[in-house]
Amino acid sequence: LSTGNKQALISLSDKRGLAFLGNGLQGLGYSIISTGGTASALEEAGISVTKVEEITHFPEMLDGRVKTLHPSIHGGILARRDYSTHMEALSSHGIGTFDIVVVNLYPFYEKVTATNGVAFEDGIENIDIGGPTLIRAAAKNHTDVLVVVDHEDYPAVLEFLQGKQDDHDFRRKLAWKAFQHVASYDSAVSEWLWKQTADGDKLPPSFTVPLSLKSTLRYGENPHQKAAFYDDKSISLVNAGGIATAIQHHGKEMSYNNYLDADAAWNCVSEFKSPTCVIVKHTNPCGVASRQDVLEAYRLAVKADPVSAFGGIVAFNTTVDEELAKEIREFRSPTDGSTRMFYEIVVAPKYTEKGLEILRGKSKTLRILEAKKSEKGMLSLRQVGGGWLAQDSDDLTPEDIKFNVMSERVPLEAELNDAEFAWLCVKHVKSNAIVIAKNNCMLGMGSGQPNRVESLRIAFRKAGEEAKGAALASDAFFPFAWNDAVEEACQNGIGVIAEPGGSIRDADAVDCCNKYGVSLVFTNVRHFRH
Ligand code: 93A
Repeated sequence: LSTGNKQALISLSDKRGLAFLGNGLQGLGYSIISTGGTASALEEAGISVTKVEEITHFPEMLDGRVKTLHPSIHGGILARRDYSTHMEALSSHGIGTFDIVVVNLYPFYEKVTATNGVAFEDGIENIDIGGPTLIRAAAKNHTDVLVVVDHEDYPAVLEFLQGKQDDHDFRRKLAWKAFQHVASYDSAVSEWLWKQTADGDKLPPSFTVPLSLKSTLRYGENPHQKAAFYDDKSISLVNAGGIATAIQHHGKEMSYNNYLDADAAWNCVSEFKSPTCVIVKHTNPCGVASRQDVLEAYRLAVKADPVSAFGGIVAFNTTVDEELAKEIREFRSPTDGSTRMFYEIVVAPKYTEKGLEILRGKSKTLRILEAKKSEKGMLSLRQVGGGWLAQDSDDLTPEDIKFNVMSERVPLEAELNDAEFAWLCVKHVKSNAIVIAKNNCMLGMGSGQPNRVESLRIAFRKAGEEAKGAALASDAFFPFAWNDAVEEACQNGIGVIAEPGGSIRDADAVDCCNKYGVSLVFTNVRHFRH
């Protein structure tokens, strides 16, 4: 092959769009050179192709580990076309140049990371070496070699090749994408390898989190802040569910704050087993209720705090059917009885067709999201100035913990149930968090106060008279009891208090509850949410 020929190198594991690309390139007069499987697929599609071995004069070796790693291939990619010494070297060795390199890598995500417990040897064999080398070489020399890693780019690439004018920006963007592709691949391999080490159950010494743009947002938390939403392409997060993978069926585009609030609502509602409605405002649940009849749960969740619920995010853990959708559409604010409730977002695992249709009719803007439950054991990352904090997500359930009775009074079964419910809610409220609940319904909550007594007072003010005999959950222990939060709760007529315990004044809390005949349970687990 002479250097005068236009040549394309194609080596693909994911062969989607290959025939389209091959035909297009052939039509434009390109000779196509391919590795074994890709060459067979091209031949089957009736496209003429030269095998890599015919160029390297070497067979694919070592069970395919060495296919394209050869100067006849890499020389043709890496040579600078504007250096006569490079071009002379190619011609003296009879090496032709490549104008376009199309590669995607061994499916490491799908075959290794997403499959639990793949044998170590199989994992290793799925690490692509020649592919990333081709991609990196072509991306480095992108001024003269077009590098393509995404089958969705094939149409644009063919159009580009037909065009008369060269577009350096297009080449650069492809090269940028190529390095992204390799970087995210390598991070998957390294994450998997870390897990194979003796310390694999700990968080690794460093991370590369491959993020890819999901959408550019109109603005951030405030209109003067630029913002975008990125999918986490870490392989362990494939099929992980959560708000990033939710489908939007209707409504205005999601905003930065919408994502935060929808995430909070979805994570909270996903905690409950029976049909539940959670309403979130500014990332805090302001209404939570579980009922066999989800319509009833919805009404109760609104009633918990109708003022806050207005303009909030409503989440369900059950299918939204016609009846529920009608209730969401029609339900009037219990505060004035005339205004229909208005929401930013509805999020649920499923909608019936009729349910969707009715919600679509509620308003043009209402965002309707269908989400999958997040997997347990996910990594949670938060940024601080100059660094990142990483931790496991806080996904303990009531089954994982024990409610130890500390008081003389033993809580009734119904009270224990209320305590569990309040505990599940309080996990999702910003610290200092206090939740008062009864009969599977949140009656009041206090959040985000730097002073626990203040959070408690806010919760009681919301719960009002209904707080009598209810359960109170606190995300962390009470540092003081007498003349403080515990005594105030007792005086307000609470039935049972659930808190982690662990304060040096735990005995005061016990004595205080005994004095007032209130039940006290320790969970031994704290749920700060800072
Ligand atoms: O085993 S490799 O690391 N050694 C190589 O030299 C090599 N060259 C291309 N893997 C290599 N490839 C990969 O083969 C490509 O990245 C592509 O994913 C795959 C295509 O193989 P086939 O055309 O035989 O299906």
